[in-house]
Amino acid sequence: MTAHAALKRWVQEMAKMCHPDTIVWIDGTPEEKARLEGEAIAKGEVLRLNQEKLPGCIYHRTAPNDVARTEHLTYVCTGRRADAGPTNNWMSPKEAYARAREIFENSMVGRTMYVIPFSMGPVGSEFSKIGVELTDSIYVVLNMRIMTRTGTRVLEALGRDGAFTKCLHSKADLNIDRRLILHFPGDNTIWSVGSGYGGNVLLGKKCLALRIASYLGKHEGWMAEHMLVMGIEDPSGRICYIAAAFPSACGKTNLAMLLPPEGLKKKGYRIWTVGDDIAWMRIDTDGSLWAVNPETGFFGVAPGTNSISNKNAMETIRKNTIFTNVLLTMDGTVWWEDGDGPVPDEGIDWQGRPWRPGMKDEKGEAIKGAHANARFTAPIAQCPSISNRIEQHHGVPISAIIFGGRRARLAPLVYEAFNWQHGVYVGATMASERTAAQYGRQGEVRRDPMAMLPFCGYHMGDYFRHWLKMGSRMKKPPKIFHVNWFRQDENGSFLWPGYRENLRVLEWIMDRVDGFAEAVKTPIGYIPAPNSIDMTGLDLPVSVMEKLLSIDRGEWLQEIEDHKKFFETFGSRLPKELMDECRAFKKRLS
Ligand code: GTP
Ligand code: SPV
Ligand code: MN
Repeated sequence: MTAHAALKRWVQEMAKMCHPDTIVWIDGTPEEKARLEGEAIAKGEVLRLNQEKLPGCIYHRTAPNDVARTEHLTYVCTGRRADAGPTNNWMSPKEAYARAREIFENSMVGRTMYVIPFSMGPVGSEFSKIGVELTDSIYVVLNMRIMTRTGTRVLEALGRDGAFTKCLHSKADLNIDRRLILHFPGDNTIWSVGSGYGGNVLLGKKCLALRIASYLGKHEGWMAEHMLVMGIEDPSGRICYIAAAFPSACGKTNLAMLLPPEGLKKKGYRIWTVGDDIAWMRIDTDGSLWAVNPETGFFGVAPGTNSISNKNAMETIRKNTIFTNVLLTMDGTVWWEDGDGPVPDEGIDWQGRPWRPGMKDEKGEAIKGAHANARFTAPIAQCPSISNRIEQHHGVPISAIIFGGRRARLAPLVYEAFNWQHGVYVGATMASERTAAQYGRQGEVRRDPMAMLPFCGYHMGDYFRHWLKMGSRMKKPPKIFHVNWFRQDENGSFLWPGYRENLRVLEWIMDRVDGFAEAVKTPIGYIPAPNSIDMTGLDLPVSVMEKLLSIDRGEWLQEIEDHKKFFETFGSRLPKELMDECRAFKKRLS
């Protein structure tokens, strides 16, 4: 156990409220994994998959009403409503604790409460944060063991009186009307109840490493961002690191472990994966921005992942992986839409019902074997492209920051911001179509600043100010870019092939960082000059490339009006610099 008196006291207090039958402290050993899996299988919480084909892999289904983050049930509980800002749901801490307490009360009767000490970032690093999650879900424990550094060594790092985030989770009765995901930045506390789905319950991830950490970062002078981090090794052997913020299910995992396309292979690029979802960044003694990935695993979208779209992910998930809400095949393996191999003749779908290809629902729509937000949880250490700097407490130096969203129209394939302040404007006005990673109307375009709309743990206006301030503190701030892999033609087909081919855009970005790729200055920023993107081996008509890079002034003028309206919601807490950017942009367009 631990010599940390406050930790022990808190565990006792929470146990008094939730009333578990037993309390088990997670030590992080391999023996523990075997034991927990055995228990979970015996209870029917998970299934063991075919161990010959998928060694160390297990299968889990969440409740059908619990398959994505529930943003409308997610709250930032600050003393004053104004401090949560207009983009967060708010509840007073008093009301939030009281409402949740009612649901937590006796929620663990007949269950075990697991105590998971975990570290976000290398154990013992000055820049890491420690959390302790109490949960009644073995599935959560097994996931946390992959996604974070857990166990005794974390308790040792915590010592007798170290600071930690208090994370409490109970599935309770999985009732969506009794589901709450509550953040108390002032108390360094997270309470989540009534869910068993990933981002709602793996409290180290979105809750701690983004919502609480963004708040801490603001106060301590660093940044917690919804970003992948990757290294691109050029033919000379130099590695340039970039961080990219795309909203949920918009391509971070895919980009983070990209393989060069055939046509560019002979150039000899190599990609090194640092992280696929979260970046913690700070200014180091050299005045540059350095990033670490606080996680140790991937919680990736399964559908669409196959050996052509993402070979490295397929290699990563061949063993020791948890599959959630995918199709279970008759031989104990897994499958999902647009996955590898032939479509199985039959299986059990994500809701546990018999499934055959071609089955239709009452509306005549195809019944999917896997939920669109089905996920795999796999150790980053199994990724063939893993960077050797994962355990480096300094992390990696960032040369470029990329923003991107899913926009069928408007945003070109790539453009570069004029400078940091303009880049912050580009990030702040990002928008994207809603995906299956969150509840709500799919496809609807919404503003998603820096891909942080659901994850910023404080007032978004203050967050923009923090970004501006970070830029002014850096000796050489990263260049900022915007990409859009999802522009469509009149028939709704993607204009850009995406996936591996995205390296062509990254190459242009790196060359811009080095100052030699040619660009054209436009009102929105710098776009690639004709022929400045290497298209060797990619048969894309010039006219399509022109469409991909085209800028419609009329549409952008309309867009600016929307930017302004969005900015106005932040009132006096919007940095004046962003309205200035808005005005300057309008002037450039007219
Ligand atoms: P979260 O884990 O929810 O944060 O998502 P993510 O940003 O890591 O997204 P991911 O890489 O898992 O991709 C989500 C979906 O986008 C998958 O269905 C991919 O197949 C698809 N996708 C990824 N990259 C591209 C691309 O370049 N072009 C197109 N058209 N689709 C892509
Ligand atoms: C996301 O939705 O951005 C994810 C998955 O990465 S979850 O952990 O569920 O939030
Ligand atoms: Mn994410």
